Amino acid sequence: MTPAHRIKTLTQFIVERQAQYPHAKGALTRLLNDIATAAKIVNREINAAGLVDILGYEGSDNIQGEAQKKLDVYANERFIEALKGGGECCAIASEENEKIISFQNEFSDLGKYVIAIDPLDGSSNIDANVSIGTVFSIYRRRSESGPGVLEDMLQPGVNLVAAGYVIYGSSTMLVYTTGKGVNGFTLDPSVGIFCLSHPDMRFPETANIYSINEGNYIYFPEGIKRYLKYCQEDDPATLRPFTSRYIGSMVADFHRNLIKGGIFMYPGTKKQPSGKLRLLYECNPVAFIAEQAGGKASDGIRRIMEIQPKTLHQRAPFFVGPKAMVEKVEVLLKTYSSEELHIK
Ligand code: AHM
Ligand code: MG
Repeated sequence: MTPAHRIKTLTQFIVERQAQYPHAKGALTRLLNDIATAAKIVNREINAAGLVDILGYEGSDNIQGEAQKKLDVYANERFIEALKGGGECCAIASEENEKIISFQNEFSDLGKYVIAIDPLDGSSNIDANVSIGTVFSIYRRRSESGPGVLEDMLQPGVNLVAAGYVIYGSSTMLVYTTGKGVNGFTLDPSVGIFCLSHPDMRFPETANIYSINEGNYIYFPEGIKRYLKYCQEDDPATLRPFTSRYIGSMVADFHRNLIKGGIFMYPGTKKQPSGKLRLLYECNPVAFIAEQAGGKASDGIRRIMEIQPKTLHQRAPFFVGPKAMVEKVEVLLKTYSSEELHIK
C-alpha cells in the first residue's frame, strides 16, 4: 500500500505545477478545482442513479435533436454553476445548450478563460450501468473584457490551455493536460479527494485494440473498410488480428485505449460526412491529451487540433490513438477514399 505521505492530491499537484510559473495568478488552478468539484457532485449523483430513480428521459431534446436524460441536465447545471461561481471563466459552450452561456455577473470582467464542455458524454449508457464521462476544453478568451462572445469559443485546438476528461467507471478518474504531459487522478470516494494515480500517462509501445461502431460498416469510406480488414488479418509479428473493443462511450473507449494501446475511430459516412463527434468539446480535448501522451488525432486528413472551427457544435470524423495506427488509417483513406472524401 502507498504510504500516506506519498499520496499527492489533485489540488497539491496543480498548485505545485502553478508554482513553476512565477507570474501565474492561480486562475487556471482555481478553474481546474471548480471542474473537479462539479465532477465529484456529478459522480455522487451518477452512483445514486439506480437508487433514487433519477433515470429516464427528461422530456426535452437537446439541440442535436437527441433525447436528454435527467443526468445530462443535472451534470450540465452543476458544471455551469461551478464555473460561473468560480469567476475564472467568462463563457461556457456546452453540448446541451444551443448558444454559448456568457456570464454577466459581477465576475464578468475577471474571467479570462472560456470552457467548452460535454457535461455527460455517452449518456445513453447510463441506464445499463456502463461508464460515461465528462470532456472539457479550456481556452484563453480572445475578447478583452465583458461577457465572453462566440469568437472566444471558435478557436482551434492548438490554442488550448488545458483539456481533460472525467471517467465515471469502476472508479472515477480525472485525466488532464496543460500541455506538459498527461496525468490521471483517481477519486477516493471515502474522502472525496482525487489522488494522483497515473502520473505521466503515455500510450504503450505495443497496441492491438481497435474501437469503432462496426454496425455502420456498409456506410464507411473504402479506406476505413480496408483498415478494418487490415486489423483482422493474421500477422502475429504486428499483433494482428487486433482485438475489437467498443463501449459506445468515447471517454471510456479512449481511456482504455490510452492505457492498453489502441485506436478509437468515429469516421464520417455518406449519410454523415462529418461523423458524429463534436470538434470543440469532444474531439479537441481528447486530441490534446492523445498528443501529449505521444499519440495522434486526425480527421483522416488533417490534424484535429489545427481545424479552425466555424460553428459551436460542428462535428468532425475522428481517429485517435497511437501514431502508427492513426497514420495507417490516413494512408488507407488517401489511397482508397480520396475521391469520396475530396482528399487532395
Ligand atoms: P453523446 O454526446 O450524445 O453521448 O454521443 C457521443 C457518444 C460517444 O461517447 C460515443 O463514442 C458515440 O456517441 C457512440 O456513438 P454510436 O452509438 O453511434 O456508436
Ligand atoms: Mg457527447
